[in-house]
Amino acid sequence: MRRILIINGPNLNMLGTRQPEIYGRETLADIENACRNKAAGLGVEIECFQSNGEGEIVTAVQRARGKFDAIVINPAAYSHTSVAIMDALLAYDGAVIEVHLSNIHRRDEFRRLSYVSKAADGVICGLGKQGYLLAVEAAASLIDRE
Ligand code: CA2
Repeated sequence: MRRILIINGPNLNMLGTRQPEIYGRETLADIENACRNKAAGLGVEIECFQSNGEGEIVTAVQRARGKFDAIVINPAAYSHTSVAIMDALLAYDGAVIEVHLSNIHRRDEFRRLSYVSKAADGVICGLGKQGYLLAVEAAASLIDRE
C-alpha cells in the first residue's frame, strides 16, 4: 500500500477560527478528513501530523524515511524561514508536494520566498482545501512513477 504523510505547520490548528477571508472557514480536521476520503478513493493510506514546532516537523520528516512514500506539507510560516525543514526534506528520499491554502504570491512580499520549495517536487497554492486534495493525488501518481 502506498503511504503518504501529511504535515501541517504552525497555527494551522487554528484554521476556521480567524481570517476566513484568507484561509477559508473549514477547520484542519475538515481538511484532513477530506484528504482521508480522497486517499481512500485512490487506494492510498495517509497519516496526518500537525505541529507548531520547527524541530518536531524536522523530526517527523526524518522519521518518514522508509515509512512513507511521499510527504504533502504545508509548512505555514516556516516555509519562509526554515532552512532546517528544507534540509530535512532534501535528505528525504520520497516525493514531496508543498501546499498552501492561500496564493503566497499575491500577499506580502516576504511570503513569496519558500525555502521548502527548493526541496519540493511540486508546489500548489491558492486553491484552499482543494489544493490538499490535488496534492494527495499528485503525490500518489509520483509514487507510481518512481
Ligand atoms: O496559505 C497558507 O497555507 C500558508 O502556509 C499559511 C500560513 C502563512 O504563514 C503562509 O505564508 C501561507 C499561516 C497559517 C496561519 O493560519 C491561521 C489560521 C487561522 C487563524 C490563525 C492562523
